[in-house]
Amino acid sequence: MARFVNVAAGQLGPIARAETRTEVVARLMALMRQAKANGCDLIVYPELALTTFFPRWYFEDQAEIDGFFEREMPGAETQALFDLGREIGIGFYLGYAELTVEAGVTRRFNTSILVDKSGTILSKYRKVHLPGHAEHEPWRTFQHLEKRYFEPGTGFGVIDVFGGTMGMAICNDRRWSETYRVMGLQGVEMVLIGYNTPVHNPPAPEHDDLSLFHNHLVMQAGAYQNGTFVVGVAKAGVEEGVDHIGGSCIIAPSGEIMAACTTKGDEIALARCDLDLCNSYKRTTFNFDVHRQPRAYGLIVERRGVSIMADGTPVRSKR
Ligand code: CDV
Repeated sequence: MARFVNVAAGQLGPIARAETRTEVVARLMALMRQAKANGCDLIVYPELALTTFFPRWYFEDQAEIDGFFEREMPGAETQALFDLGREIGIGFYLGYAELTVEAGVTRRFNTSILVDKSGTILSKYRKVHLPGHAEHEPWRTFQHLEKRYFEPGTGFGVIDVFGGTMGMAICNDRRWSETYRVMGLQGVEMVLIGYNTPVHNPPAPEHDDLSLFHNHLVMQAGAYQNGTFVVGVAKAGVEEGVDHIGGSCIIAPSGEIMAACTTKGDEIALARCDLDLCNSYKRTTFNFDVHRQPRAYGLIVERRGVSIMADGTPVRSKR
């Protein structure tokens, strides 16, 4: 029997700093209703979907920073989203800033959760690849202080739900082939990714015109090379003066874009995903058991970057 997941990319337009959680949740609920009216099982929301993208600012007051974080999930303002999902029978994937106290230590993560149709949180993922910088860099037109405000998560799990094997990643994770392959090696069939990507990259403005191209390039490659669907969802548009790419889309295991948003505002894109399409790739070109050569890949986990010797040349691997 074919295994279909009807999925919606639930793209958000900008969220103003003054917008309340309750106002944002109302927008998420409107998208959720549209997705359900179109027969969806699951709606995927962006990274840090409850507030403006606050790492663009340098704050000294920890209390001000913590105002962007959730201490419980669901909390008073997000409960309505869980209730609606349960009432109409649709799952969701949601990104938010998580503040947790573990053994008396306060920890902060860039987190996402996967919630089933009964409103139960099935899985939590904490962003592994935190981009940007940890110190204030006033030369930038805007900051990207994820390395200051969050600690990295520890890995990429997958979970069997919605009739298939689902994986989660967040924004910058999508640029790293390791992200998809670690989940590919666990048989992932649909990778859910939310993102906030400014058009302008202060350290490399020469990339600005390519930001939408790179967005699709990495997700399409990740899908094809691992025989999986990928759902990439933006918080798009001009948010507090910073323009963010849209380009939300649903990608087939062939690497083809099946559906895409066309605006930079609140919008859904829909696709009916036959998870068995993954098999055509997982059993042939990307049959890992038959074709991968892990003995040749040691450097990937032995090293973080290019190691440079005293004479300035890179350390090469032994053949
Ligand atoms: N939120 C992100 O992780 N954004 C990064 C930007 C800074 C490049 C991204 O990879 O899209």
